[in-house]
Amino acid sequence: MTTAPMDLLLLHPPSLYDFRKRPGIHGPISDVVPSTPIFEMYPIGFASLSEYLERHGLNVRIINVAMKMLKDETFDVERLIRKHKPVAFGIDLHWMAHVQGALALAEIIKRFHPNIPVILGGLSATYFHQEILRQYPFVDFVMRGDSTEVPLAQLLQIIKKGGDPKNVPNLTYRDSNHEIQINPLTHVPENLDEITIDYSHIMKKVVRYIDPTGYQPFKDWYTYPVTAVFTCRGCTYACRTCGGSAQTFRNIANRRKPAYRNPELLAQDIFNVSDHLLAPVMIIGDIFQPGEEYGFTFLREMKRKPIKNHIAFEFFVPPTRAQLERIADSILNFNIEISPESHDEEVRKAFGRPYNNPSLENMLEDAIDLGSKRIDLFFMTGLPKQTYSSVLKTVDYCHSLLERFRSYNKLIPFISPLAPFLDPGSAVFEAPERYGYRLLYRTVEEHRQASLSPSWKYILNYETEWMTRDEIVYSTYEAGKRLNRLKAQFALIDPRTAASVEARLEGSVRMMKEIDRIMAVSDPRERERLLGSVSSGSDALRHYSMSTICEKKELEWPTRFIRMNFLKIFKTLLMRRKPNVPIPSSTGAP
Ligand code: B12
Ligand code: SF4
Repeated sequence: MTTAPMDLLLLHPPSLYDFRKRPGIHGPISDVVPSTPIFEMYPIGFASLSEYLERHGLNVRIINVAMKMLKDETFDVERLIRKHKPVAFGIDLHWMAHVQGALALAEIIKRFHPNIPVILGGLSATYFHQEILRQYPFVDFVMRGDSTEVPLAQLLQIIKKGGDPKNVPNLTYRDSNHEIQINPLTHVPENLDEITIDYSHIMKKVVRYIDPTGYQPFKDWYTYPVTAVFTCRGCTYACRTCGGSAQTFRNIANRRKPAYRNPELLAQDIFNVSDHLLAPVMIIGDIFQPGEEYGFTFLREMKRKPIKNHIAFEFFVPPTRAQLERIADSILNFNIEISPESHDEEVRKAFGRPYNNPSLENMLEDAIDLGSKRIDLFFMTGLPKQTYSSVLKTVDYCHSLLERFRSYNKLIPFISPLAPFLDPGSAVFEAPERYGYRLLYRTVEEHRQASLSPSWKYILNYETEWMTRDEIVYSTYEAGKRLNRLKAQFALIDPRTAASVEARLEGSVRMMKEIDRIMAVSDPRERERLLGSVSSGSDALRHYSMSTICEKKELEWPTRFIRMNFLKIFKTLLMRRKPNVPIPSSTGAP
């Protein structure tokens, strides 16, 4: 492995640093995303940061520490950190779920390298920037905002050459008097045309560092190399529990409107992926969010070069038939995902999704009629106005949909909990009582401590007027069990898969109850002893936290048997690097 001098080493932490040792039931918190509950997927922004910084002459490496720990029980994180001496370390605290792991890595870095700066970034770090610098001396900088490519390049130059970071936008730091300084958050680009999620850049880095695991986005990626392209940063919607809503982005990232990627560049991003990978491509962000014209321009561009990759569209509201027709006319293999959250229109409205069941069902009918290869429906537990019985009625609703569209056989419903945390900065997090929520942890430290709890019930940072934490947890398992049976009944999964999910689910519920019993033991030492005897960290992860309400494979969109174009990948790897571009000193204004 090469140890060439490095300007920035970006590390992605596991959610819980000690997950291999500490027994704990993380729960079905990641069953409907590609990651395990360790949330090993690094922010897609690592890819754009790396590409941008390298294009501007800085040397960057990404190491997915979470992935390395997951893959190798004996992987020594301290050794890894000790041997690298970059100009600066960067750690993402994008998802709050990583709070314990991110701070643990920062602490280790400072122990071995007291003079190397540690930079945190991401949405959660942005929200908690002041508290992080006040509480944790092992963090030197927090780079705020949703677009940090430019200010991070400027900061790295200052760290390298010496100087005062007072003019670096979006930065919070301690000055030489140990006072916290908060620079204005003024770097808020209006579009995403200058940044790139370039998978060939990542491929080259994998080869340069001979490190496939360090760059691997999630556990099964090499067998299922799904990729994502981004339409935007920010959102126009106001879903109440979402830490990525219009309101949250305005409050924490100074973003008044979303930044969109030019639709033609978006199509080009997909072509670039499809040149190398034959697996599905997910388009993040509803293509009709910026207006119909944006979506149609993108589709026109896609039509010019038909590709066979399955393309997955996510919709925030059901698209019209005319919009679906344009998709069907432009994309050979299209798939759809939409999140009605609940069958109950009142719950859905309270959550912030502005559509009713007839419009959802009309969309399903149209999409099926127009040849959508697959449609995923996502429901959630822990919503405003949602009771235990309402959660179960959502499964009844799924039953009625599966019955109605039985012959289609590719309508796949999922249900999962709003967990582990209610998003910091979301409307509900800011004013819980107003929305019928009770927030149990508010500070970074409270969340960090909660992450060490023995089961996800104790990690959850909220309960609602309509459900206690117990009810949120056990309604999720009950709904998961019923939905799993329904999927078997409608032949969406085979009987063996259904049986293994149900067995894991039953085992998890038993273990959750056992932990509840232990938590009621009043002597803390005895409690710790009993918890220690429950099961080992890795066993608990494997048996009680993964695929316990649905099987991970159920998430996979159709793909071809051969998923990579090895010849093209090889050619790309041989391509020469482009000359460096100077780092701009002026910044975009909001
Ligand atoms: C796409 C998406 C996903 C994708 C992941 C794509 C990816 N790899 O990044 C999927 C579907 C897999 C996903 C999963 C999850 N997500 Co999500 N996701 C989103 C969504 C819709 C868009 C994200 C986005 O726009 N990113 C673009 C920008 C903002 O981020 P970025 O480019 O990656 O990074 C930039 C900055 O954040 C910053 N940055 C990030 N890291 C670092 C590090 C350093 C050192 C620096 C300097 C800067 C920096 O600079 C980057 C480049 O400029 C948002 C909602 C929204 N509207 O934002 C939710 C959102 C981010 N997700 C959220 C959550 C809760 C999750 C899950 C925990 C849900 C769950 N229980 O399963 C998981 C975690 C998965 C994991 N890590 O393994 C919350 C986070 C709230 C919070 N503060 O904790 C959000 C805000 C809303 C939501 N509820 O969905 N998600
Ligand atoms: S959950 Fe709602 S507010 Fe959040 S990103 Fe999706 S559509 Fe936007």
